[in-house]
Formats: sequence, C-alpha cells, structure tokens
Amino acid sequence: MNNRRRFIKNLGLLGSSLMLAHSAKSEITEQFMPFQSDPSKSIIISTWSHGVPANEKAMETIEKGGNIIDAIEQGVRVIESDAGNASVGLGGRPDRDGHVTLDAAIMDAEGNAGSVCFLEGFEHPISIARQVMEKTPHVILAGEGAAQFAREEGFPEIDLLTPESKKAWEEWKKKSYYSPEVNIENHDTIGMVGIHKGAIAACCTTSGLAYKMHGRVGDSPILGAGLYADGEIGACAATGLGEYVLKSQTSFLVVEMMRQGLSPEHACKAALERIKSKYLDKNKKLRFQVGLVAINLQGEYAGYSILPGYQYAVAHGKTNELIDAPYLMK
Ligand code: SD4
Repeated sequence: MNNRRRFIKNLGLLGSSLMLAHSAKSEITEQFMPFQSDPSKSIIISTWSHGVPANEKAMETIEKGGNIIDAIEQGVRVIESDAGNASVGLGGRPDRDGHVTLDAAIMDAEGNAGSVCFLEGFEHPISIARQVMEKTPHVILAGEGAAQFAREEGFPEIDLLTPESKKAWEEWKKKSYYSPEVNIENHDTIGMVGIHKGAIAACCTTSGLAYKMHGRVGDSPILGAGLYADGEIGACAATGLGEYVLKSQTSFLVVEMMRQGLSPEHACKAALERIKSKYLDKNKKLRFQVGLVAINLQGEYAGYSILPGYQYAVAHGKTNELIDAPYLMK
C-alpha cells in the first residue's frame, strides 16, 4: 500500500475512535466554505469573545486596503489596548513577582515570522513582533533584548500593571496558590488566523498565565505551538495552558494534518485528542483547557477545544459572529 493510502486508512481509524470518545456536542459539522463561490473573499477567525471586536478591526483594515498581516496585527492590537482584558497586553495579570510580561508572534503565508517573548513595558507586542519579522534577520527576541529593539524602533514605553491588576495580584499573594490547570477565565489570549486574497496568516498575543514564574514563556510566541501558518495549506492558533501546547506542537500538527487532507475541524479535533490521550487520559487529576482556531486555503474554518466554554469569532462579508466551539470532554 502506498504511503498516501496507508495514511488515509489510519486517519479513518483515528476518526472513528475519536467519534466514539465524543459527546453529541462535538460531532464534526459541515463548515461554511466561502471561497467555493468567490476566491477573493476574506475571512478572519479569533479566539474567545474578544475576537468579535478584534475581527471587526481586522475586516475594517482589509476594507481600507490593508493586507492580511496588516489586518491581523490591527485586529489584535484592539485587545492589547483593552485594560479590561486580564490576559493580554495592558491590564494583563502579572507574574508572581508583579511583572506583566508579554508574548506575541506573527507569521505570514511565505513562512516569514517574528516573535517577542518575556517582554515588559510595551502596549503592542504584536507590532514589535511584526518589526522583528520585517526588520531583523532573527525570528525571536526575548526580554530586555526585545525591549531594546522596541525602544530603537520608537515604540513608547508604558506601565502595563493597572490598579485593578495590581489589586488582584496583591490579593493572590496572600495565599500565593498557583494552579493553572483549570482556569478557563484566565485563558483569554487572542489568537487570530485569516485569509485575504488567497494569503493566509496567523498571530497570537498574550500576557500569559496569571502569577506564572518570572521568566516563564508560553506557547503564544513559539512557532508551531501557539501559531503556525503555511501559505500552501492554512493556519492555526491556540489558546489555553501553553505548557501542553508547547509539548504537543499543536498548531504545526493541525496544519500538517490539514496538509494530509483533513478539514480544519477534523485536524483541530485530532490534535486536541493527541493532548488528551497523552496527558489527560493518563492523569485523571489533570484538567486544563486548550482551544484552537484553524483555516485552510479553501476557506474552511473551525474552532475546537478540550473543555466546554471556549468560543471563537468568525468574520466574513458583513457577518461577525461568536460560535460555541465543539469540545472533547465535559
Ligand atoms: C500561555 N496560551 O501563555 C497562553 C495562555 C492563554 O489566555 O491562553 N492565556 O500559556
């Protein structure tokens, strides 16, 4: 049997076992395919409910003539500036030492990418990541080196620790209890994927997990983990407990499964099932969320999560809607 046929057969087996493990809620559904009728259409997909205003800005950027990188950068900047959001940019919860440290990355259809991590004191890490992509020979700049680059590029410095965030941190310090396993409320990183004029792209921006160890870097700035884009296939972005996304290379895996012919929804589901079987099924005390968004070049898209409660926002044409994602386990 040639490799291709064997792979399809294996996927068939995988698919049926996944179906059995699922609740009715998580059945694979038919997805809207906007490009079947018009390949010039654009589509933007983002994690969580804040994806709605972010998508709106991204679409507006496209309408004004921006390309897909302009669109996703401008889209997630809206959330970076939202002080009410406790897990991205301004107002993000600090680490256990009181520092708000940021991770962000962006990747285009040609395989260009830029990333910053463990960065303090700037409102728009995604724009700094874009500058890393466009102006340096490197992919990732970290910590003070990233800050130095941002200063040289003229990005203004800002104290990201808002009074509300500081108060929450001071309250947390009283017990200093750290258990990131179940904290859906803290998983509001914005990951965004999109396609415009046939070009796909992905980005992610976050202040990471609240009260993490100083110096901790999550999945969001790491290509293949928090995001991945391949101009010939599609793109994926992740939110959730980054340690497991890092250990599973989830976004890369989703894109690779799409390359092998899986739809975005099947690919997301299979990648999350990999995390579940490797970690959650082996340790019943473990419980954590991971949520994904993915899109392929045909304009098929999906969101999927391990636990209930994850939503993603999809914008195309005049529509911008929030969708309850299917999930793997209760
Ligand atoms: C991280 N994936 O740093 C991020 C967390 C997250 O909203 O999604 N926060 O692990």
